[in-house]
Amino acid sequence: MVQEYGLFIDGKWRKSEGKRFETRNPATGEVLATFPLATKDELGGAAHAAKGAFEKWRKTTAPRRGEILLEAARIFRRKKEELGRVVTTEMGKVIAEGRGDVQEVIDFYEYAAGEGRRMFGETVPSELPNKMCLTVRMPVGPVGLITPWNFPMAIPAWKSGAALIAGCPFVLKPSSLTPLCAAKLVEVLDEAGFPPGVVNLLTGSGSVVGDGLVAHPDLRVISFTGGVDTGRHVYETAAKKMIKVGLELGGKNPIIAMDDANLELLMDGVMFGAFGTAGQRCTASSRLIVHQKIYDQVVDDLAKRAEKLRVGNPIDEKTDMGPVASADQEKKVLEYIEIGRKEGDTLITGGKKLAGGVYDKGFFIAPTVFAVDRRKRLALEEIFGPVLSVLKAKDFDDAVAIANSVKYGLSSSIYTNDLRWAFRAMQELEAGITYVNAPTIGAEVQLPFGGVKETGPTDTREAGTTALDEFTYWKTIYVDYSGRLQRAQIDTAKLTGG
Ligand code: UN1
Repeated sequence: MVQEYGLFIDGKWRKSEGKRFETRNPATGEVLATFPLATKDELGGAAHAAKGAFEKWRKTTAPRRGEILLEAARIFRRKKEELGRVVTTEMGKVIAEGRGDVQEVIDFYEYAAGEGRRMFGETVPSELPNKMCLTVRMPVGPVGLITPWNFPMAIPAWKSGAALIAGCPFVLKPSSLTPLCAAKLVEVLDEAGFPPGVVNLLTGSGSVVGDGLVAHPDLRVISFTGGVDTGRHVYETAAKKMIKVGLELGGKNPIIAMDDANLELLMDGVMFGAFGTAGQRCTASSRLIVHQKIYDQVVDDLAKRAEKLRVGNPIDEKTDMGPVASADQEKKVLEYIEIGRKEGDTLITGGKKLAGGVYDKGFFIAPTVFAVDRRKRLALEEIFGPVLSVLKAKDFDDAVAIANSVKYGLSSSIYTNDLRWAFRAMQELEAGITYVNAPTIGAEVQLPFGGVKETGPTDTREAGTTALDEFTYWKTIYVDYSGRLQRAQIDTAKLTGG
């Protein structure tokens, strides 16, 4: 029996008037559950519920909001194995990473819960006597969260955890490839005890639900993670509505390998960074920029290492890399492999769809490495799959120039044992994140996560305390207890003799 889910609106799972769609295991083709394509009216209902819950939720103290969030973290902890398996069966990342996705939920909900007892503002001295000045965070209102399939629990948790602790009810619209993960997350939030209307889930199409959320007059922030084209559309629509947006868009993240790098360490990092999650992370190490002195050796090692990766069903503990997430993803990645061939890039290994046995049931692509010229499309465009582009650099400056030549700027990395290169890379790489002697993936929740250039035009950062910036505004408060009119700038001048 395939479970049929409804929509979660105003504290209840509800039947939908909309048509239904299936969610499938990308490794086996098995149908896991069905979900509704929410209608415009249902969207209106969810936004209305979130708006209705705002007054009460904002007045619930932040420590109390944190307690409920901590309870959600506890439930996640208890169900980690079960939910990790849901991530792996619905999205296709290997089981260790499926568990990691859930761990990231636990980590962030715990962290955000603690923020409920901090959420620091500032006190600032006044220029006038008997007057106090301070800043406090205020929740913006009900918000819309639009999330991708690659971290199907972690990203909804980053956004929902920050919104909830800030005091903002939300409507979540997950990717149609991973609605089950989102439904499981919402079930936990419901069990943890959030009041009706604070948590709402709508599944459905980008055109009805996604666009509908962005345009809805009651939603005061849209937080979106996904591709640049959709991000641009969200940005434009939100600008017309004059609301705040958080955008977390693509990446073409470089690892720079200097000639003094520890090659063993480098190779371990590249395999994890490029082929972890089958390359389907915004942070994936999709470019390896190698100093010319070690280039031939690195290319040699890469082929050997990539060919050793065990590709298969991600639920099997021994599998190193699972399938890509959908037929569309598979098509897109294979098209890029074709583009590489046509543009004359040198295929070092992989470059094909895997066939036979278990491979015939899912979307399996061989770990692929191309040697690429810096002006070619494979060197510049995000592929979002297990395809690594290797580029040759003359020296450090050339490597940084190549690294910075793309329109994205999420994550970046350098492998070197020379402090000078490490510190210069920290300064010169145009990216929201720089790693030294580690690949471009693996961000921790207590630090800001986000990018520059077309990755992050809104300059918002998820995770860390910066996550609150998306869902709060700063209020400045002046308390004058002098008992008389005091005029800033005017009486001040008298006092200081200015
Ligand atoms: C993403 O790919 O959008 O740093 C998020 C990482 C993960 C999060 C990635 N912790 O790779």
